[in-house]
Order: sequence, then C-alpha cells, then structure tokens
Amino acid sequence: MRTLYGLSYSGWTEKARWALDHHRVAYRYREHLPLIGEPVLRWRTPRGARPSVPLLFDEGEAFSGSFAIARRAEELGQGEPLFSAQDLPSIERWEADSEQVLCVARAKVVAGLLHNRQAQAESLPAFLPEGLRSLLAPSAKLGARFVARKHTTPADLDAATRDTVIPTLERLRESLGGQPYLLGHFSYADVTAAVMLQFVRPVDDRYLPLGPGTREVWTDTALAARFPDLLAWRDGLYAKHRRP
Ligand SMILES: N[C@@H](CCC(=O)N[C@@H](CS)C(=O)NCC(=O)O)C(=O)O
Repeated sequence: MRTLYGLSYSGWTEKARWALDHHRVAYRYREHLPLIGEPVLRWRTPRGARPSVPLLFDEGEAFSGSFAIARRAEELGQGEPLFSAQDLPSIERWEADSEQVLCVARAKVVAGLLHNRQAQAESLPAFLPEGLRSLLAPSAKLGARFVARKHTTPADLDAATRDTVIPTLERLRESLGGQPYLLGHFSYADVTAAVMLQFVRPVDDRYLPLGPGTREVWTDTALAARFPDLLAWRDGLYAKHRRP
C-alpha cells in the first residue's frame, strides 16, 4: 500500500498531503516520531537524500520531500493540474520562499515548545494515556532539541522574522493583489504559499486538529495582526480547495 510518513503539524507534510488529496491519490499515513524514529527514517530514506519527512513509498520507490511527492501526486492522480508547465518557474520561486519561511517557522515552534508544557504533552504519541503524556511532557524537549540540531536553524529568530518572513509575506500580499490565486487559477504556488501562514495562525481544527498548547505555540499574534488579509485568503483557499 502506498504509504506517506510525515509530521502532521509540519507545513512540509501538509503540502504533500494537500497535493495527494487534491488529486484523490489513496495512501496510508504514518506519523513520524522525531529522535525515536530517526534510525528507521534513515533506513527508509533513499541514498543521497536527506532523512526527513514527508517521505512517500509508492510501488517500491521512495519519494523524499514535499515537492517531489506533490509532483508524483500529479502524475498519479485526477483533477485539475497543480503544476502547469507555464506556471513552473513561478511555482519554483514560491517554493523557495516557502522553504525559507518554514525553516524560520520550525525554529520558532521548537523554541516555543521548550517553554510550553501543554504543547510538550500534546506532542507525545497519541497511544500514550493522557496522564502518562502529562507526566512525560518534558521528554518532548529531547525531540524538539534533536529537530533543532538536525536542521538548519536561524540563530536570531527576530532578525529572521524581520528579514525573511515579513518581506516574503508582504510580497505575497502584493502578488495576490486581492485576488484568490497567485497565478490566476489554483496551483501549487497557492499551496506552498498558504502553508507559510500556518505558524502565523494555524488553520481550523477541521483541517488540522491541534491541541490548545500546540495551537498557542504555532500562533504569532504580532504577525497575525499584521497580515489578517493573508489569513483570510488562506482560510478561503482551504474552504474551497482542501477537503477536511
Ligand atoms: N525540503 C523538505 C523539508 C522537509 C523537512 O525539513 N522536514 C522536517 C520537518 S520539521 C523533518 O523531517 N523533521 C523531523 C525529523 O527530522 O526527524 C520538504 O520539502 O519536504
């Protein structure tokens, strides 16, 4: 069975799932556990690729990274294309921006998790009883620190927000110019840009359920106050194009 390994709350996993779901590609989903799941992840990752999720196994072949998985979904699935040939250069530019912003988002969320006990408990495996999760909450910090060490992390988060995130979101606002789509019709440019807003204010629980502590860690009130129009755009896109 086609299997996707991911981190449900990660923007990268969300991009891959959105493309697979858009194209009605059937798959089984498996949640990855940072640190504990690392040896298995390394073993599953094709040679030459960085061990990270999302990772899709399809007919004996491994597709590593959200972009490769979304392209694979387009090959396999039905429905309107997300990657028309004429859109590709613009999609690649938005993908590069999204990658940078998601790296800042990851660093901010990891930093927030280290100080939020409720979010720590919520990040532990769902099969553990609630009492045990609450007791073991601080152990989630090990996983968070592991992720921070493993991936490139901006040293100064305020500077990264000022120099990377805010200019990118302003460019997104300008490029949309009040329109529903970046390229005149729904495309992967909208998907990759919309997930950048997950760490400004997460989407409704209907699409991606989060516990209250996790939601708090993923919310940036200053950015949310600065970009309400982009949040409204993202919410409209989800309502129209993301089946819960
Ligand atoms: N460029 C990759 C980035 C993937 C990535 O950074 N994944 C992180 C998400 S936080 C990950 O795998 N973290 C868990 C781990 O490394 O154990 C993509 O598009 O999928």
